[in-house]
Amino acid sequence: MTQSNVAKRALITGVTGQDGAYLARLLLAKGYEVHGLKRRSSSFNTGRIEDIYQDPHDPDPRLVLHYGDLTDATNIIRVMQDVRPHEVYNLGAQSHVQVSFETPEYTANADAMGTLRLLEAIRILGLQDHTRFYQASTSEMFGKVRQTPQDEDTPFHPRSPYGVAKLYAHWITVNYREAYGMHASSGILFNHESPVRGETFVTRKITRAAAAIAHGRQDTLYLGNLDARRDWGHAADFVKGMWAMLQQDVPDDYVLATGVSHTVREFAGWAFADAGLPIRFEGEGAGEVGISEADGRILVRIDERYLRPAEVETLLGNPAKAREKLGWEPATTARELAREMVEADLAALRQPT
Ligand code: NDP
Ligand code: GDR
Repeated sequence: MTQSNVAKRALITGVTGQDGAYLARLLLAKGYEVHGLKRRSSSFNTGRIEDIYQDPHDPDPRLVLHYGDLTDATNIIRVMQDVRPHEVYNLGAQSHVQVSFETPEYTANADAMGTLRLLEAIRILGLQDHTRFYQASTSEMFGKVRQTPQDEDTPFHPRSPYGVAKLYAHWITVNYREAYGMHASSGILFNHESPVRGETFVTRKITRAAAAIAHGRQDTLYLGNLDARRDWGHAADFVKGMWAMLQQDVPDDYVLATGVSHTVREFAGWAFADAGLPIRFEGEGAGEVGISEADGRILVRIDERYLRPAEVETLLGNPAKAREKLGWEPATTARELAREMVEADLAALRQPT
């Protein structure tokens, strides 16, 4: 096999998560040999990649999973040494904003220090001229927004332990690029969702509940801040942008977003309509409810436990740089995304258990 025919090797941390699953599929389709870091868990955590995960006894596996954890430097160095990846995508993280208020130290360890451990592993092993690095930065770094829409030059003001940890990870990635000439890029990604979105993020929580209520398996959905605005896109579109960043000659940082934002209330209205249960919202504050247009049942209520100690009220991204430099375009609107997610959750409930 000539050098040019040798498959590129990619290492994905967080391969078992939403984005990891979409990115692994994309890279396999492009002919990569994909290696993923998988945490030890007491139950299976590979549900999202089951269909692409081959028997480990396959003599020529294209997707190889390695046990590992971003909090363990020895393990990161060993996996990096074994794989010697051409591209590293650091998607692993304690990614839930509200949970980060409960587990701030762990979140910092995994999300901030974990990123440093990966960058150091590349440097210690002398791979800085061989390995390109992608960091999963986030619109949560903008936090308390002072400029709308947000782009690569908007000042940061994170509002959660998660946002703060991700800001460290973002700047350490910039620093390793500047200090050691590493091909290290950050994607500052706005919210992106899919039918395999984690069940406790608001979109999936809503679409699962709308489907379950439509099937008579749940009575009420409890939510927090209905006024929060988010710029929601589709994970399948966003992983294409991640890959495109690492194909550039020069590393850089890019915002990926749709450029349109909606409230949680709007998203809930779409999802219930798509599940065949149109609702209208009435009342104010903690007393606001979502009422079935058909029979007046209260299907959505507020539970204050879902309010955050500090909230990011509104996010709206400007993806002009990614559009111009990467040729990246989001293909799916939030409205289409809601429909796809509800349909998938309804279909799952129709499966025999
Ligand atoms: P998920 O929560 O779906 O996936 C997170 C992944 O990280 C899972 O594979 C999880 O493993 C793994 N993980 C968690 N902690 C550790 C650890 N200590 N060591 C190794 N792996 C760990 O997140 P998404 O796929 O939605 O997001 C991917 C990345 O992008 C994250 O870094 C997130 O913070 C960031 N991001 C996400 C956005 C979004 O809207 N989705 C927007 C902007 C940034 P397990 O399956 O075992 O839990
Ligand atoms: P976010 O996503 O915090 O933006 O982080 P999430 O879906 O958790 O919240 C979005 C907004 O909805 C409001 N909200 C609720 N949120 C949850 N989870 N549960 C509820 O019941 C609820 N009710 C209202 C929240 O207050 C918030 O304003 C996601 C994660 O994927 C991060 O990893 C990523 O970095 C950012 O998106 C960009």
